[in-house]
This record gives sequence, C-alpha cells and structure tokens, in this order.
Amino acid sequence: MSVLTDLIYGGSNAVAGLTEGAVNDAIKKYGEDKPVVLPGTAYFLPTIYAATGVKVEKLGDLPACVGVLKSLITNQEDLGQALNAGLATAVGAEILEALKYVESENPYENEAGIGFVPDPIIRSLGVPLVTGDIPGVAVVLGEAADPADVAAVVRDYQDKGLLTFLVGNVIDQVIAQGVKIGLEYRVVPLGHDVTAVIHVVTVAVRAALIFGALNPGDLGGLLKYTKDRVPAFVNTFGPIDNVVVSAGAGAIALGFPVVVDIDLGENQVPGALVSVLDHTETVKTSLELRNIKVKAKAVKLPVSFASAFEGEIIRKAATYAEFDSDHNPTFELVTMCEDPNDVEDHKITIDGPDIPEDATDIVRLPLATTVKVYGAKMQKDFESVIERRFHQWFNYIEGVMHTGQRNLFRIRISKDTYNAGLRLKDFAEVLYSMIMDEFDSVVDKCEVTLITDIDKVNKLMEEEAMPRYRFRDDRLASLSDESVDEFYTCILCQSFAPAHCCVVTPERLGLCGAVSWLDAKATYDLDPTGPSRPIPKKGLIDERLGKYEAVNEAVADATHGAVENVTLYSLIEDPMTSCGCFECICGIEPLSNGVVVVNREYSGMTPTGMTFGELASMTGGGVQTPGFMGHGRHFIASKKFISAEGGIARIVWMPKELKDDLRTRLNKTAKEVLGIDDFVDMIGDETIATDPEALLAFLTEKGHPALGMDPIM
Ligand code: SF4
Ligand code: NI
Ligand code: CU1
Repeated sequence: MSVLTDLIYGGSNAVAGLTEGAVNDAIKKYGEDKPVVLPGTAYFLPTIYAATGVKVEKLGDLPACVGVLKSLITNQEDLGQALNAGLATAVGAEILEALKYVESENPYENEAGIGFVPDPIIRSLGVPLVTGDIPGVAVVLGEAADPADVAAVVRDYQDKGLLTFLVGNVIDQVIAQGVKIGLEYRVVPLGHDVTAVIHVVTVAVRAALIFGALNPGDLGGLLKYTKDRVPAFVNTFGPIDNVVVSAGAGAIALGFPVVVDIDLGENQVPGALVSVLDHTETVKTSLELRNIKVKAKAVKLPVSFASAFEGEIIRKAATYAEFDSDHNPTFELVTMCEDPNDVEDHKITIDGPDIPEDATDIVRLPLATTVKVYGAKMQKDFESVIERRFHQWFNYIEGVMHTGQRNLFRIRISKDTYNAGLRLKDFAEVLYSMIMDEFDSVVDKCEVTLITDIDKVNKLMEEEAMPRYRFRDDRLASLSDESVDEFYTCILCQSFAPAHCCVVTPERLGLCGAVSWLDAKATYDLDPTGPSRPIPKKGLIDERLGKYEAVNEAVADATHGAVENVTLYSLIEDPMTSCGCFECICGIEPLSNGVVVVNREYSGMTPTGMTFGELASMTGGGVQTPGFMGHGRHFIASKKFISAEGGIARIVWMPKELKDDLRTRLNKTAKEVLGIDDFVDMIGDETIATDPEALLAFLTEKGHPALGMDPIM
C-alpha cells in the first residue's frame, strides 16, 4: 500500500475503534434508551441521516451505525475505497461529538469553540452564500509552527469575505494574534479536538438537506451536492497524524480539497491533496483549487473593508464618534439628476467640521450623506435601491457600525478605527466606489457630499429629503399586485436550491426578506441576464389563489420543469416553493383552524408541536409542501398573505418578538380588511401558550376570527 492509503486506513481504523468503544461505554453507563440529541437541528445526526437515511434518536441506534462505519473501511489499496474510509472517519467523528452532548447539555461551554452549528445559522447563511457575499468556506485546522502565519491566512480569508472555521490549537493562536473572531466576523472556532471538524461537515451536509432537497440515504447525491455546490476547502497547519489524514480523505470525498503545510511529495493528489510549504501561497492555492473567485475591492481604506465585518457591533465604550438621529439631525439621500451637467463625477465634498482629533468624550455630529447620480438608464425607483445599500457598505468598514436608514440612522466609528486614520472622506470614497462598481450599468456619474453643519443639514432635510421620502412612500403605497403589469422571478438561490424559484410581487417580497419587487426590477434592469426576469401578468386562472398561466410558465421554465404550478396567495394549493433561507415559516395549527407563523430567531416550541427548525424541515429545496410555506417577515402584514385561506385572520400564534415587530402594520391591515382593532392582541405567543389546547382557550376568550372561519383543510 502507498503511504497515503496506509495513513488513511490507519486513521479510520483508529477512529472506528474509538467510536465503537465510546458507544459501548455510553450504553453501559446510560442504557440504550438514552436520547442522543444535537442542539438546534431537525436532522438527527446529519451526516448519518443524509448518507444512510437512519434517524439516530437514542444510544441504542448507534451500534448499527458503527457497523455501517466499519463496512466503509475495506483496507483496499484503491484511492476511491480509501476515500470511503475517510467518510467512515466523518461518521465516527459525528458519533464521538454527539456523545459529548449525551454527557453534557453544553459540552462546549468551557471551550473556545462553539461545537455543533444549529440549523437556523445555516439558513441565515443562504443569501450571503448565493450572492457571493461569502465567496467560500475555509476550514483551518491544526497548530501552526508560527502563529503569525495562520493568523495572516485567516485575516486574508476574512478580508476576502470567506467564512472560516477553526479546529484545534489554531483557535488559541489566532485569538492570541488579535484576529477578531465569532460568527459576526466570519471566523468561527469549532473546538480543539480534531473530531470537531465534523461540525463544519454537517453544515455542508445539512445544506444538501435544507436547500438541495436531498433524499436522506442518497449518498451519491450527497457527495455530488457538496462537491458541486458547497465551496469549501481545508487548510491544515503543522504535523498531521493518521486521524487527520483520514479526516482529510473524508473532506476530499465530499469534494473539498485539502492543502497541507508539510511536504507530501509523491503522495499528493492533484486537485485534491496538495502541499504548500510557503504560507504566503496558502490562500491563493486554496482559492484556485476550489475555483473561488474573489472580487477585487475598489476601495482603499486605512482599515479593512470586507463583508466579513458586516455584523460587527461597536459598543458605546469603544466608540470614538457617533452620528445618530437621537442626538442630531441625520439623513441619507440619493437623488438622480436629469441633466448630466448637474453632476460632477467623483467630486467629493465635506461641508462642515470633520471628526475632531483628541476628543475625550464621544464625538457627536449631525450628518447628511447625500449622493447625486446621473445615468442615461437611471430611474427614480432605483434611488432607494442604491440608498439602502449604504447600510451594508458602511458596515463593511472594519470598526464602523451602521443601523437604520433615511433620516433615522446611527453610525458609530470605533476608537481603533479612528486612530487608524478613518475620516469622513473615506465614507464618501466608499459610496462613490461601490456605487460605480455595483450600479455601473445605470449610473454614469456620481458625486458625494457629506454635510455636518447642523443648519445646512436641517434645511436640506426639510427641503429635499423629507419630500423625497414622502414621494417614495406614496409610490410604494400605490404599488400593489393589481397596479403593476409585471411580477419578477428570482433564482439567485438556485446555486443551493436548484429547483427553487421565488415569484416576487409588490405585495409579496422574496422569502429571504432581502428582495422586494423594486429590488427585483432593478436587478433585471441592471442585468437582464441576471437572476431576475419579468413575468408579464397574463393568463389569470384564479384570482383568489393568485394563479396565472404566465407565472406557472415562468416558474416551470426557471426550475427546468421541477415545479409547474405555483399560486401567489395560497398556503394549501400549490404554495410557492421554499429554498431554505426563509425568514419565517407558516404552518397549519389544526385545532384552532388557523396558522402559526414562526421566525428563524425563535428557538422555542410552537403549538404545532414543532420548533422553527422542525417546521422548516417540512419544506425547502424547491419542494412544495401544502400547509407549510417559507416567506419573508414583511409579507405577514400584507393583504395578500395567504389570502386564499382567509388572510391574516388565520394567524393564531406568533413568537412575541415577531408580534411586537409587526404590531403596527398588522393592526393596520386588520383594521382595513377585518375591521378589527388591536388584532395583534388576539394572537397567541409563547408567553400565553405553547400547547394547542391552552391556545384554543385563549383564542376563544379573545373571540379570534379564525375560530368562526371555514375549516382550513
Ligand atoms: Fe433567494 Fe428568493 Fe431571496 Fe431570490 S428572493 S435571494 S431566490 S430567497
Ligand atoms: Ni447590518
Ligand atoms: Cu434562499
């Protein structure tokens, strides 16, 4: 046998032995009926479930899995067989890690790692992955000879927007080197044991189940999905033992190339297992091996500018300067000019004082961020589309946090970032570069003015910004599914959910919550060959259901025949498909003749007897499951929300946070449509009831309209 296959089998056999021993010990200690539960997933032990279809629920289910695991280790010279042995190691690692959760509810409590990644996090990664905002997933494992090297590699991935998972002592090394870590920085420590690498494998595996509509047990389909659609790769640092090698073989079987920093000589496998001894080449080689393209950044700043910093939170104590509408007038405004002579391209003006140096207290200034654009193909409707991106772009700046929009926003600049030299002109440069980069097909010229003079800000707000916002609000309010001639498809999520297509209408935004009708329209106008196409509103079949021939044709076309009939307004008859990244899920609650609506952030139980994750697993991957439907948060207050089944009058339960967030809008719709005041108070939540009988009693007491409606099914 070759050195490589020797190592793989050595590692796989070692892990198999360990796993078998650990399973037997656990059964002896706790008995066969002791539940085995990974936290926050509807997919059992995901690798085993996806690969074999077996639902592990208790310790007694594990010995059979150990049997399967051992059968994968054939000890034959053939490399394909050896890669199977690598999969056996993955299964072993999954069992060993799951046993940690049998021993303790939170085995990672005192670890620097997070351990198992719950389903909702994977769903939330859907959109950034499909948009290329997260261009790839790196797994960095081991212990580097020089900690500075691994820190530089991880920082480079962070700068490029990749999501990096850390396993082993690299965690402490990277932390000690001052790299910002955490999901919000896209650097996620998993755990110190090499078996913790399974926690990223199950992310890839669950992506196949959630988005890819994979049938559990279809191992070939699983391996094809991860190879074709999950842009992950592995970097190991330091010496590797046979267990790491066999885990690496598992990664290769899943289609993830492995780059090691020791010399493997002739044991390298081209395209799959590669030695890179010079750490300054690690990133480049890894990206090339996985064919990950990172867009070069147009902006030069004294700090990092990367999507990885989007979720960064700047606390008050760390803040140097703040522009916020609670203390000062602030607004953001993009206006299009009809006359090219009104815009001087790349002119940047700071009108008023810049952020003062040597401040001892938080600096607070007013701020008007105004951008004038001219473009032969520019439209007024795109003003708000561009303007809403400010939030994202400013958040990309390391040490800057932006929340809100229009005349209600807050920007914080951290002390570190101010001291690194970031000033107001940098914000202007960011806007200029990003607008010219991402909206180049409609913007020909762009001029940015930042105003900090309070009188000027106030005056412009009154005279220009507020009237503009009112104009846009009127336009949005006048937009209804009836008032437009076109809907739009969005197939962005097809890179993960090949059979999924969203139909976006003025009153029904994309289920991810990120794509409104105006966004889809702008996407099409910006790139007619892109992910959104217009659907002419033709061939009405059934008004109540929102059923159109043209919609069916567009969806059948976009999904290559996978889905042929879709209604816009029904939960039960041909509901719209779901990819997996939906903000909320709606499901029937039979006892109260209504529906529950649950947002992804809510991890508790619902009166259906299912959690968000369990409800969510009922649909996804472009599959239609009548009675379950993923959708955006803001669809709920729409008059079209499951209007075929009676609309919002069917909502009997929502998590309290969702109720509070939507209260004003839902109450307004309820007043208009149902003539009911304070409708939200009639809806149950987790503080009122999570079992169906108690919910029914509450609804009866409140006189909830769903109780008097036709049977929902
Ligand atoms: Fe994905 Fe639909 Fe959102 Fe488009 S609108 S990004 S397809 S969820
Ligand atoms: Ni944000
Ligand atoms: Cu999606």
